[in-house]
Amino acid sequence: MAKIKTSPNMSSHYQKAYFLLSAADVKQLPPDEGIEVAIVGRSNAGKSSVLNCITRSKKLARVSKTPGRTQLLNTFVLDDERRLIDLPGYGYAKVPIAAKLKWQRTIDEYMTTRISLKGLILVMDARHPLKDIDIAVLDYTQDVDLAVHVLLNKADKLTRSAMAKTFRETKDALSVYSNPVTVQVFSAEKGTGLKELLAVLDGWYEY
Ligand SMILES: Nc1nc2c(ncn2[C@@H]2O[C@H](COP(=O)(O)OP(=O)(O)OP(=O)(O)O)[C@@H](O)[C@H]2O)c(=O)[nH]1
Ligand SMILES: [Mg+2]
Repeated sequence: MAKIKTSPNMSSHYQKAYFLLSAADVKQLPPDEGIEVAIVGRSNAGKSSVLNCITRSKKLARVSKTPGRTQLLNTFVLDDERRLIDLPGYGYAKVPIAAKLKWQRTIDEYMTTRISLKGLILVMDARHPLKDIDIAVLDYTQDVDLAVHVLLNKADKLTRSAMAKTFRETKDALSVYSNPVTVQVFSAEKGTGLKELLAVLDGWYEY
C-alpha cells in the first residue's frame, strides 16, 4: 500500500469531501486501501447530520426526519487515500426483519473484513444514550479491536446541567471497556464540539 502523507491540518480536506457511491454490499465499496472512518448509530441519531457538519455541507449526506432512510453504505471521499462512510441506521422498528438481518450481515462483514477501517464514530441521541443496540456495537468493536469515538449528539436539546450529567454517566459507563472508547458532547445542528471531533479524525487519518 502507498504510504499515506501526513498533514498538519486536515480540516480543509473535510470541506472538499464529495459523494462517491452508495454500496448495497461490501463488495461494491471502493478498493480496500488507505484509511476509512465509518459513522454508525441508531436511526435518527443524526449520523448524516454529523457528516454534513464535518464537511460543512448542508446536504452532502441526506438528512431525513423519517428514520431509517439511509439503507446503503454511503461513501464520501476526502482525498485519494481517505474516506468517510455513512452507515445505515440500526434499531428502527419498522424496518422488516429480513432487511434487519441483511443489515447485520453487511455491517458484520464490513467491520470484520475491512482493513482500511480505522475507527468508528458512534452517534447517539444525547437524550437516549447507550441503548442495548449501542452496547452491542461497543461490545462488538472490543472483539474486533476497533477504535470508537462516541458523540452525544443533539446537545442543543438538553439543558447545560442535564448534558453535563449525561456526559459524566456515559463516560463512567464506557470506562469498563479495556479497549478505550472516547466520548464527547456534540450538536450537529449548532456545530458544538466540532473542533474536538476533527482532532480525533485527524489522528485516525494520519499514520
Ligand atoms: N436539534 C438537533 N437536531 C438534530 C441534530 N442532529 C440531527 N438532528 C435532526 O435529527 C433528525 C435525524 O437526523 P439524520 O442526520 O437524518 O439522522 P441519521 O442518523 O442519519 O438517520 P438515518 O439515516 O435514518 O439512520 C433530523 O431531523 C435532523 O435535523 C442536532 O444536533 N440537534
Ligand atoms: Mg442518515
